Amino acid sequence: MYLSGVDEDVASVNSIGIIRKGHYFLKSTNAKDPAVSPSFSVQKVDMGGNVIWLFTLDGPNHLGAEGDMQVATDVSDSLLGGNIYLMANRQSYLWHTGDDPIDVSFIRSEDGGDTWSPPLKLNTDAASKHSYQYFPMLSVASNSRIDAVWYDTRNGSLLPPYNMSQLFYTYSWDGGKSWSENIPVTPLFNAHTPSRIVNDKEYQADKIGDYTHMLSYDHGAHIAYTGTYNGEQEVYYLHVFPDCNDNGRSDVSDIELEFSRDQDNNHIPDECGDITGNAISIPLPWAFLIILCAMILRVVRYQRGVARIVK
Ligand SMILES: [Ca+2]
Ligand SMILES: [Ca+2]
Ligand SMILES: [Ca+2]
Repeated sequence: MYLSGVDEDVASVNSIGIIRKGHYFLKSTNAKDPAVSPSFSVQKVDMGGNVIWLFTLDGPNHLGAEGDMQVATDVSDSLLGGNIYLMANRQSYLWHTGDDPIDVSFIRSEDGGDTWSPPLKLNTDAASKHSYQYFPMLSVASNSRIDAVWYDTRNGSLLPPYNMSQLFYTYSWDGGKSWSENIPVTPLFNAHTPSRIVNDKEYQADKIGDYTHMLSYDHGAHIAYTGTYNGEQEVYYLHVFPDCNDNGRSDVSDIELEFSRDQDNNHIPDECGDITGNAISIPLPWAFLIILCAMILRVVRYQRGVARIVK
């Protein structure tokens, strides 16, 4: 049994929150035995930054975010089976007032939790946007795809208060080594809703529920989350799925139904190429040759057009 969490002891205080003493991974090999009282090994892990309890009124989740650490395991028989994954929100170790307040990051263990990969930041927006990434959700499908979802303020006003949030999604087919581009999957909503009146003064909601949940299956993932689209906090259902060819259908179905080819067996429709959104660089001589061919083709087409007109 694997658990994840944080040490609540206070390490320090800064202008937007309280820094706790760290992210932790716990493991029990006897919890499955009803005859014994379970014991756990406890290990501090590096998520690339500090645990922070946000108390700033300018953040999207006043009095929240500190314990949001997710653990997920690949229980398949594939080559990735047995891998353990952790995702958490964290603030940079060297944070100063005015820096990007909080991001979501990911680490991977391939040896039962003995050792962990270096932390990888999953949100790819510019730090200069000062956006809040919070409420991480992480789960693994039976075909070894990792799904990661979180709340994100990057498309809000980009000015305090950072109250407008939406959910973003990314997925990985190679055990978390590479990830799709960040994909917005809901409209924006106000995380400070509902406001309350105390002594004729209006206050924002203390917090929006931390209790999101995601469950992956082969074709996608089911999510329950809190949104405020009707001016109050309500629970919503969301279905996300990998769709690099943007046809509104899970890429898993595209390949199964042979609408898309997957000759390299990486689960990604071949027409998508690089799903990370990185530009594919073309060596200069080839780029020059392609441009030259395009120019010749245009001249030939033009000449044919002229010839037809003359006739
Ligand atoms: Ca951020
Ligand atoms: Ca698709
Ligand atoms: Ca492919």
